[in-house]
Amino acid sequence: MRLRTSQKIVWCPGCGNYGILRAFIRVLERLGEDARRVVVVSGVGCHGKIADYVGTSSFHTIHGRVPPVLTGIKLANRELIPVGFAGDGDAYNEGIAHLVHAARKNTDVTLVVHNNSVYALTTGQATATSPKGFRGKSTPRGAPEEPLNPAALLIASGAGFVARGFSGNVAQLSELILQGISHRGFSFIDVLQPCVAFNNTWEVLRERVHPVEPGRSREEALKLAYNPFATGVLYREAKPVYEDSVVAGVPEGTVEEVLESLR
Ligand SMILES: Cc1ncc(C[n+]2csc(CCOP(=O)(O)OP(=O)(O)O)c2C)c(N)n1
Ligand code: SF4
Ligand SMILES: [Mg+2]
Repeated sequence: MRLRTSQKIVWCPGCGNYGILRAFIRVLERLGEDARRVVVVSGVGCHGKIADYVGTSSFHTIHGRVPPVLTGIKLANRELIPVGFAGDGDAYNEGIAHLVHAARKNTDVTLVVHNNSVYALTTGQATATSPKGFRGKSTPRGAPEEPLNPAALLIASGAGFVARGFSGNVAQLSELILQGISHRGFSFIDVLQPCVAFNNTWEVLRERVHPVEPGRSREEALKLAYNPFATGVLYREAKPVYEDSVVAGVPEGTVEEVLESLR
């Protein structure tokens, strides 16, 4: 199986997307024969081109809809390994409702978000993760809103695997994606990705990102998530997956058991 297609890469020289592509190619190499079972789903934006560059089966879906397509693929064929690539505008603005419900559902799929904190393909508008004061096409006087914290949102939404990577650390990122694929359930990896054209964060990220050990509880993981430069697996929890529950049904619980499951 050819892991890279012959498509010419059209990302700007120096774009953080190259590191994400390299990390994923390493993952496919490490999966060996199992790479044949991988289906890539990508959203709309610069990140979405990744589907053209990898040799797996792939589906380039519409803006914001990567999570439901991943879920549908897994429900249709449980032998497949669905891996999604979304942008921050894609996942945290346009498709945020889908993201929250995918975490809550806990289908066995993996989602990698190329988080460059900007709508890059449409040339530099502020997204949900742009810092307050960000100056771009849609916010010439500075973005007035506080940014969203995706890792904290996903931990609170019930995701069983929440990680943060940096596109400048390919070795760590490939490990995080591989661990996400190995985790049974919805696995979420937010990747800090510089966009050299509209939000060049290489310097600050190179200086400040650092690895951390996973939190032992949701509370500990949330504290890690609120450190925007902490990278690694932030939270991991084994939970029943959606596709099993759909097939087998869900046992009825007592009120106490239901409340305990919500803690
Ligand atoms: C439903 C819909 N809304 C808006 C657009 C226009 N659009 C195309 S790409 C894009 C920006 C994508 O930004 P992001 O998801 O952050 O990806 P990036 O380009 O930064 O990788 C937008 C708004 C669209 N194609 N479809
Ligand atoms: S516009 Fe930004 S995200 Fe898009 S290819 Fe260029 S550097 Fe990368
Ligand atoms: Mg973006």
